[in-house]
Amino acid sequence: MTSDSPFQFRRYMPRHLEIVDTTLREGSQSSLLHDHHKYFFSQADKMEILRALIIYGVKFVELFAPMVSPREQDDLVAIQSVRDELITQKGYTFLLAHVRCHPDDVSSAIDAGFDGLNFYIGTSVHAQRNGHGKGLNQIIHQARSLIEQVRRDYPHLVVRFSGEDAFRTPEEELFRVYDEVVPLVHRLGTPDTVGVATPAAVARRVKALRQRYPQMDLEGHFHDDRGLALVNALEAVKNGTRYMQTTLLGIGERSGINSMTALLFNLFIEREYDKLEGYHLRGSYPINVVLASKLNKLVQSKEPVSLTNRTHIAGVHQKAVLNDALAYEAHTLDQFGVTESEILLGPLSGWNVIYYFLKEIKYFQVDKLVAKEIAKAFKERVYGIAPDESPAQILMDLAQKEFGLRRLSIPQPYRDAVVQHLDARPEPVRLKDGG
Ligand code: HCA
Ligand code: CU
Repeated sequence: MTSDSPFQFRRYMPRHLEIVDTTLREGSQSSLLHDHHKYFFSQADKMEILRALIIYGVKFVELFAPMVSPREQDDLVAIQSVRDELITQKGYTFLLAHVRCHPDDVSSAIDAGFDGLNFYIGTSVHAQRNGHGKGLNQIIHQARSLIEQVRRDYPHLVVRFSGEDAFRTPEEELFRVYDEVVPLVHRLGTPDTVGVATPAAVARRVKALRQRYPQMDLEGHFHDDRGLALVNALEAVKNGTRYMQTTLLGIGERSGINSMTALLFNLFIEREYDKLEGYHLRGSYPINVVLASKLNKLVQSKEPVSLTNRTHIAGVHQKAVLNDALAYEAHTLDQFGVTESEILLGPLSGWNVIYYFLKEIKYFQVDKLVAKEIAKAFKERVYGIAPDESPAQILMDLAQKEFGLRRLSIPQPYRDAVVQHLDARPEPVRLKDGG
């Protein structure tokens, strides 16, 4: 095993909330990939997703251990290069390998140059009986001896330990295991692997863990089998869980886990502003669009940071919203990027965002291939940007003058009647007092 990562975890001061994005690990286990005839993310997809996450402000990203397949191993090199390119602009992003308590997983991750290891082993009775088949004493022995060795030989690595299926593991059994590993790790995970937890159970569990291990950072991971993942994640954060695993659009095994932007949006509404430090919230809708386009689908209507959340169909609603959006929109989504001005175009914009900008906001007739060509030309052009020019203007010029794209012309009366405005919202027509 080799280790040459110059970055010591201890040098990074964690924020009040650290998102641990697992779109490329848990998210890759989503059946949505299969439903859309896309059986895995391509290397280019992974690079673009990682770039978007880093620009968004995510500092911890979980990936499969390279053991999983030779392809994962190759992709990791490309992913690391994206991370390295962005260090001077965005600081360091920790790449964490999801590893079983197994020496092969661990050595493959260390050899590949990961910054940390997210260990997991099933602790529930189901895992003990039907999964790995080991009892608690064996689980403890296996986890402890391996983690001890890693800590001794690779002290720069960030180490997390999770009892898989923690919410179906009786508290005293979980404590027995955690008591043994706590001195060796930086974080303890509490995954709700099969989505059985309720918000009350989450609050109880997080409080109990905090009381027992007051020095230890906790990490959450909530599956959505009951549709409670978001509220469980919120509850965990409010009770002091500092690290929260999320995916874009909440994709993951079965019903998935909690979505990153849904969680941050709720924390914003609840004025938990200190937890939002360093996240580029205005990039929320664009980053959701990036992932949706990888899955060949729209940002789903159940995602709060979606355009559908700004769409009004019933005539009564439309009329009211035209008068005052507050009538049927309790929360503004502008800060979460559902407006034209919040698409922050620049040298780091991927073709997806450019495609979205040209097609959805500027009404160009453009397909993905052409958008990719324009993105390439844009990247060359944008570095020479003049102080009085905007990236949007460069894109418009490219689209119109060099690529000769045509814009759909929608007659003004129809445009005014559309309530699903992505571009600047028209001034609301205010009714006179009493009118
Ligand atoms: C898995 C299970 C897992 C692990 C979570 C964790 C879960 O797919 O391997 O390591 O904290 O839900 O328990 O995703
Ligand atoms: Cu999971």
